[in-house]
Amino acid sequence: ATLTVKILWRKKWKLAIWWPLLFPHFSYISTLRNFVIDFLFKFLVIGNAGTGKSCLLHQFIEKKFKDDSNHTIGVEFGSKIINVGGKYVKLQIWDTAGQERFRSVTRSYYRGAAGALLVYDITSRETYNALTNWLTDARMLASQNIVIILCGNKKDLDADREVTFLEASRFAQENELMFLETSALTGENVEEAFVQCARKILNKIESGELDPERMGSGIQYGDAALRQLRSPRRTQAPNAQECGC
Ligand SMILES: Nc1nc2c(ncn2[C@@H]2O[C@H](COP(=O)(O)OP(=O)(O)O)[C@@H](O)[C@H]2O)c(=O)[nH]1
Ligand SMILES: [Mg+2]
Repeated sequence: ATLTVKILWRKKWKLAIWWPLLFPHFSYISTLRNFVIDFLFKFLVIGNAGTGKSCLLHQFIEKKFKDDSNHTIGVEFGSKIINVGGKYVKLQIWDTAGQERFRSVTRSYYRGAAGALLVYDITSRETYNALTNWLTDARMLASQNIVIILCGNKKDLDADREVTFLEASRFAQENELMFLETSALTGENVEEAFVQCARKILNKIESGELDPERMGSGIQYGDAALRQLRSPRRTQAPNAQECGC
């Protein structure tokens, strides 16, 4: 019996060695993904500690609720490709990873962000009252054209609500923010928050209000967009021949 275990063990090692050689295409998947991306946006998640920022990020990326037993080091970063009106956008999302607990969210965290989720907890007026401070910081330290969506999180705890939908939507309107109530627990409106924010940025790029090539815009062209930018020169050539002049 020990002999068969030993043989199996050896075979397992052999498989581990040969596997990448047998299936080399796995390593190309990420390259292929980049091939289809139109834009890359840097996103932030800001708001008081305990409002559910890390859970929102986890729900968006993993599509599941990050329960408290999962006490690994705070995820500081996540990325996901979404399709917005036929365009593939890679969101590169930064989480404060606990910096906000010490009121020490750094300048470099804000630098060059295209979009942000500003999160408060609907069951805590204190977190809602802190929104003005967060907004001032974001407008001062991030890109001037940063697109912000206000997220009233923990929508599932409606019985303990301290901030009404109406009150928050008025605040959003006054401060030119988009607004949604979300639940990182049930997943309600989580994807929508990120997608709506990305859609607004795309609209601004299309209308010329935002210039992706400006330094610190938080926007980069993906391979697909770069191909489109280069293609007009190629399409002009046949026209010139048709014209015959
Ligand atoms: N009921 C409920 N609890 C939530 C929700 N989002 C986060 N929480 C809880 O709120 C606490 C703080 O969440 P966390 O993501 O660590 O907040 P952060 O400090 O803003 O990153 C945790 O105990 C979460 O389980 C939600 O949508 N609903
Ligand atoms: Mg956190």
